[in-house]
Amino acid sequence: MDAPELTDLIPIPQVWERLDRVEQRLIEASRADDAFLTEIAQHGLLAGGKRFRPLLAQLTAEFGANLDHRAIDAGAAVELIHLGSLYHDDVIDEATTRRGVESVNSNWSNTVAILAGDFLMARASEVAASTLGQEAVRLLARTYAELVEGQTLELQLDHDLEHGPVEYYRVIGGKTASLIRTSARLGAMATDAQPKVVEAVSTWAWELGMVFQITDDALDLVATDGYLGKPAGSDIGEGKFTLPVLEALTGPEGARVSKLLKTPRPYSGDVVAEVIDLVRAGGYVDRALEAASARTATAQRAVVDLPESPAKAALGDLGSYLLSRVQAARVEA
Ligand code: GRG
Repeated sequence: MDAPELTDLIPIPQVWERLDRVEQRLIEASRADDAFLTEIAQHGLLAGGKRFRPLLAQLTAEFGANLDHRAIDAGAAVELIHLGSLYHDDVIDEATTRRGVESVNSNWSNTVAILAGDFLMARASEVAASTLGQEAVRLLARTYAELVEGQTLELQLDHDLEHGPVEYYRVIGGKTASLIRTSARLGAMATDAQPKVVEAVSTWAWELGMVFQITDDALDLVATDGYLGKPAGSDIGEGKFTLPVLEALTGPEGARVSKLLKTPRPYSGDVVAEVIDLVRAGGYVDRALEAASARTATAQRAVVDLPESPAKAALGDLGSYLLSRVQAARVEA
């Protein structure tokens, strides 16, 4: 079963046209006086990425009455924050690749990646301050803080076998759902959507952001190495115990999973493979996907009162799209 294409789920030509304009704005905003800094700042941009956050901003921009360049700036600002955080994340994780190419920290150095990440963050604030206004700048600053809070909590929970879903949800809320919510909120704000609409799309996007990360984490446990572009179970290897693993720790196979995860690090391939087998066989990936599915229903309820439109229909389809990505990539499929 193939996941549907996003272009089919959002058959709204002006959304895609604006996304092209966001691309130009990103190139413009990531330019520095210094050619070296420009090269580094644009390295991750030119490498690709799904542009999911600016796409959400263009989609929710459809709900306001005044569609102008501010929607483009909203999309550019959230992608700049996202990319800056990816640069920093790759330093923290000592990653060697990002978006299919060598990561900035690996190709140049940690120092360069931190500086360029800071530069991208600063440009996001500049873009927002120049056209979107004080509320947008405050929202982005708060989101930036939430990203750092989520990431810091995740660091503290590395290899921790005592925490459970509550802490997991706090981590993914901070590191993923917060910026996805802000992307949708900023898109609607940038076109002067009604406050009730801004709130509705924000709630929808929060739930969608949680689904985004839950499904991403599930993929690490069920997708083929080819699909992932890295070995399955790499989260376990890094000591990041995601929802299915945390649930398995409290189930009948908990003692065995715990024993495996207490073995000396780095874990052997056999240890990771057995944990994955236990988690899959215990039905914990399916349970996580059920939790994600319940969240897509909550997201839907948040926007039920919005007037019918192609944009509203697309909001309805995006949750199912995220879930279908996992089904399409499952090894067992
Ligand atoms: C200084 C703002 C700041 C942050 C430092 C490093 C950090 C704190 C936060 C990391 C946040 C982070 C990397 C969260 C993961 C979010 C995530 C789901 C990334 C992958 O997003 P995709 O799949 O990637 O949309 P592409 O490449 O397609 O854009």
